[in-house]
Amino acid sequence: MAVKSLYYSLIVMFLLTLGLVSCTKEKSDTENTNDFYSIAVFVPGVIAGSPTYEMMAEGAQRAVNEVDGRELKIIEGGYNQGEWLEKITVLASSNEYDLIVSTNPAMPAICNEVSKLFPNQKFFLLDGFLEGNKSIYTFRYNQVEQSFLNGYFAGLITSSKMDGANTDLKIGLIAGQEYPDMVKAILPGFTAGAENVNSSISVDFRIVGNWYDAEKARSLSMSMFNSGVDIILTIAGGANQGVITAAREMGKYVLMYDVSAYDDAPGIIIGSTEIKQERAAYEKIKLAIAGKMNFGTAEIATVKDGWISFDNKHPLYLKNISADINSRMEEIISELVSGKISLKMPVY
Ligand code: RBF
Repeated sequence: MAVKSLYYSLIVMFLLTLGLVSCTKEKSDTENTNDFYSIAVFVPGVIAGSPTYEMMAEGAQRAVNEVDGRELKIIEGGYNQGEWLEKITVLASSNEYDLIVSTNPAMPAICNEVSKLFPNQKFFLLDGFLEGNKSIYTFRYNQVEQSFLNGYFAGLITSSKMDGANTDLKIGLIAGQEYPDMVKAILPGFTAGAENVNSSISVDFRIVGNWYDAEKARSLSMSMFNSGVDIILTIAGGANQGVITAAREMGKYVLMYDVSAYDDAPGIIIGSTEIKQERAAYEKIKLAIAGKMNFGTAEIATVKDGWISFDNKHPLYLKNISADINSRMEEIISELVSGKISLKMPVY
């Protein structure tokens, strides 16, 4: 750790001697509305296989494509999380980008650090939360609501007489890694949703340890299915493929998060929540280009506002799911929309 921070300090000193710090930054805030507004998208990981990253990149590209003469740079930060701070620092120090866009709950703290050195650098961070830094705007989803919908659906499936559902009341959640949003919002929301169907349902929660190891995810899933789990919610990036493989082998079910993915594994992926991350990236970047992004504030997106939904319209969903389960889903969604069920996203 000491070696790592020494290394980081050396990089920062090097950048300072190059004269690239904020005091020499030429671009001013008012230039944001001028002809040329350049954007860098920093992907904290790799794009392929991670729905939130794919949608961020697509939305950013769509926003930039609409405006002639603007450019978009997409940088994949890779799976070594220890390198992200340094990579963002280098990006900010280049003084080339009016806006750095990124997504995941770890990014606000990292960008806040970088912001101390480069206070004029603006950041737009999706799926993360930070209030009060005048250079950073965050937009996160109410993941308690989202995972509640996943949990409620999983609860209905494990209580059903569907082919892949046994008499045990067990459901599963596989995560790439353990992080605050996972343990304080997603897992509790998922559990609450299932318990809303039947308080005897138990959740088997496992962690892959990274966002790419499909083989590890497959073996975790096999052990969960063997112990009586009927359906697994997978939030593990590229490793999601291993969960799907195991479910296919065992005649069990998978539940997806963030993106409707029924076509990827018909009859196996039987439920999906969705977030409108592509739309969020697109709309908010257009605001930033127009000089209207509310830096310093944090927004929380909800089911009621239309940013989070459960895809119960897809033909494969309707084919696999009974009319009874479908109507229970309709009911729970409308209770979240009307506010009859209110689930707050904790701030931590
Ligand atoms: N989600 C992914 O789908 N792929 C990833 O590579 C990924 N990496 C993450 C790294 C960190 C440090 C954290 C805190 C979260 C990561 N997530 C990743 C989770 C992501 O931000 C989000 O919570 C989930 O995708 C569910 O929306």
